[in-house]
Amino acid sequence: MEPTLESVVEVRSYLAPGDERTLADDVLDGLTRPLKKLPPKHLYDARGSLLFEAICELPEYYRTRTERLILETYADDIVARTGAVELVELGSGSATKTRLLLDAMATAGTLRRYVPVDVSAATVHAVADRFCNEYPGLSVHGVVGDFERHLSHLPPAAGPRLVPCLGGTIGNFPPGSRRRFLRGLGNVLDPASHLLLGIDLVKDPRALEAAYDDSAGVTAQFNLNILHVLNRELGADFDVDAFEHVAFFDRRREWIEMRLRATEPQQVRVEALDLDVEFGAREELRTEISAKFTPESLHSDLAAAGLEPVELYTDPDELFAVSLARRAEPGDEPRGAYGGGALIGFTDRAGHWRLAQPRRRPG
Ligand code: AVJ
Repeated sequence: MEPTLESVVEVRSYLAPGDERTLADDVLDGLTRPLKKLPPKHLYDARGSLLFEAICELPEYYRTRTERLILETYADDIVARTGAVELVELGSGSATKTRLLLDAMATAGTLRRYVPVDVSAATVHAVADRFCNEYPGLSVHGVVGDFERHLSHLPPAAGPRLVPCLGGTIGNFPPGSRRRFLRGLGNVLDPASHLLLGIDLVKDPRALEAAYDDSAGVTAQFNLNILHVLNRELGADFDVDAFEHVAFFDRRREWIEMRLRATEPQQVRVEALDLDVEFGAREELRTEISAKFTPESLHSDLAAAGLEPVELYTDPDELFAVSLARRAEPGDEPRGAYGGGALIGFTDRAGHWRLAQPRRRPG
């Protein structure tokens, strides 16, 4: 008989009752502002999550498949460069991407521990079980909590730690919050640990806008779905047909903005909040921003958060990128940023990091 490798699973919860900002609070804030907006997280009820999965399969929506391709290509390199023994997963990531990284760690013989962090206890237990079965001997330390607020509860690193933040979630944060979030991530990195950040790249505005306004109209349904959520959860009476989907690339801010535009003046009642909301003709409600990056803008954000780039992995068409970064140690010389294996850029004489290949001009 072969000795069986026992997996060790431990799950701790840090959520307190009444801890969460509710949909009701967000809607009350968002719909009483002079420029109406709602946080994008409310797009994802059961139907919204299915619609998002459908978006990921659309021909115009290059992000998901491109990020997967980058990880397939470079997972071994990432593990070799970082020597990671532990993977910290923030939020229920995609099983496919997590598996690519865990597989690479297992193949390199470094894999020891998996640390899933999610607000849902059920999710933490489910991923813990799944990966324990797939990787015999893996130890799992689950954390039930909000990764924007409970990162201080992570267990001490078991060794070089890899913290993926994939899917481009970072893009939903406006610039100041983005840096605050990155700084928070930096705090869970010891000098031996790395952050792995998925970012969408600035490109031809037409390609960007097509990705957020697809010809099959799936993204429009996804966006409008937030009104169904408000109708169901808060007893609102939005006439969903009286709103249209808007998506455009803000060239100055370098982000995609999704909005819902009232096609005619209307009044909406939100029963649960005892709130009446007026929409003027063509008034817009912002539902999401999705930031796009250049190597330079990423570099500035990392630096402002006390991080430094180690490597930038991209696809042949430079549609999407995965950045490997670590904590910048005070007084450190920049440690040969982007040297080594998958070199795709360089630091120019002004100290700006540039892609190695000239960027393809759109059109
Ligand atoms: C899940 C935030 C990465 O910004 O592309 C897809 C969400 N919005 N289509 C993105 C989304 C419209 C997506 N993220």
